[in-house]
Amino acid sequence: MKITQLDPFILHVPVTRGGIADSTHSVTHWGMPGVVIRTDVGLSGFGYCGTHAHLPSDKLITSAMTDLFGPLLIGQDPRKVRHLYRAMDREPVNIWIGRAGVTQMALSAIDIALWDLKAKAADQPLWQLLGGDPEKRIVGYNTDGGWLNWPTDQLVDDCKRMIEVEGFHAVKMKLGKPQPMEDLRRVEAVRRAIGDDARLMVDANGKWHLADAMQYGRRLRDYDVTWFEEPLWHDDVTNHATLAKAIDTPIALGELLYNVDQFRPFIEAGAVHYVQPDVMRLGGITAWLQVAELADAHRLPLVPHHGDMMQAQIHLCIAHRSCWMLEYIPWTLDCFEEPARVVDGAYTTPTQPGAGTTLRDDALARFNVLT
Ligand code: 0YR
Ligand code: MG
Repeated sequence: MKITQLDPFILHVPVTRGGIADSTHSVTHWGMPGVVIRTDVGLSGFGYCGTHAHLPSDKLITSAMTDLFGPLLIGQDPRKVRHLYRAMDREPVNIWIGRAGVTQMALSAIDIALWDLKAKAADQPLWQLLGGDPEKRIVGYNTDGGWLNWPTDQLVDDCKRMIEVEGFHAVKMKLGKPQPMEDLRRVEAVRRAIGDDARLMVDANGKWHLADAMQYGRRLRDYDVTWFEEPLWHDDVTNHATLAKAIDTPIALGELLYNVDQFRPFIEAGAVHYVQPDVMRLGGITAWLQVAELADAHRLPLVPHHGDMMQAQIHLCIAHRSCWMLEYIPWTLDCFEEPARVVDGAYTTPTQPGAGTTLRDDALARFNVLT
């Protein structure tokens, strides 16, 4: 089997109720810059990353896919994905201008498409190719009601509905109001509404500084918060390590880290308790498995960020022993042939061959903005 062609796309898909916000981002559409990798045997692999639908930067990502990495792939057998990953990662231009940001997200999308092809060629869902157990229960936790721009009554209603009506056992809400006391009042209101048994997580998306995080983060214990996510600036190992020792609530982070070398110091410093890689940012499935092994070697649970909209990562969570929970945000379910599904609080096991990333034809027709 040989790669013959790379066809880029950029989907912009509307989010819930016209727009959501966390402490850093206001988002109206979820962006999926991606690529269809075609082969001479008729199989196609689908890969993409996730953005806040900023078209000029989405185009930089697709151009890195086709112009930087594409020439290394044409004529190659996609089933050699680990070998091809290394060739792309070590490509001199990538070493010089890449290894993070735009180029790493392009590499992630390509790696996902290659694994999709490898699993399709094996006629197996990716979790099976990787040795996973279809009976394994991966808990879905829902973030799509916890937004910072929701007034408190809407936040409370949404979190209650997700638990009581939709069957989730866990929800996450955003922090980052101008006054931390307002955040704590919102956490208290949600905890009161969802009862003691449901898990509640909070996420500051890197907004707080260490002083507030120590003073107010300590009080999250009163609401039995499972983890405090990205409390501090994304790259700050030292302050996260200080915070982790100062408060009782465990720390989660990793959604903005680009490779295993960025995870290692956090893990070694004891600065993270829940490791949160995102397959669409840190170099695809090949690199995700590397981070999963690192976390597992330190006996830390892996709870991936939702950035590929769960499609490939549900396969990886089923396959890897360090995972038991995966974020859930349902914005792009209409786009996929086999969309991720949560029933009674847990994901169903995908059945189609591949990595779960195959797009429906009408998704390309409706949402592609790349001309
Ligand atoms: C909006 N999940 C997150 C949303 C999410 C963001 O930017 O995608 O809040 O990525 O932090 O844990
Ligand atoms: Mg987050």
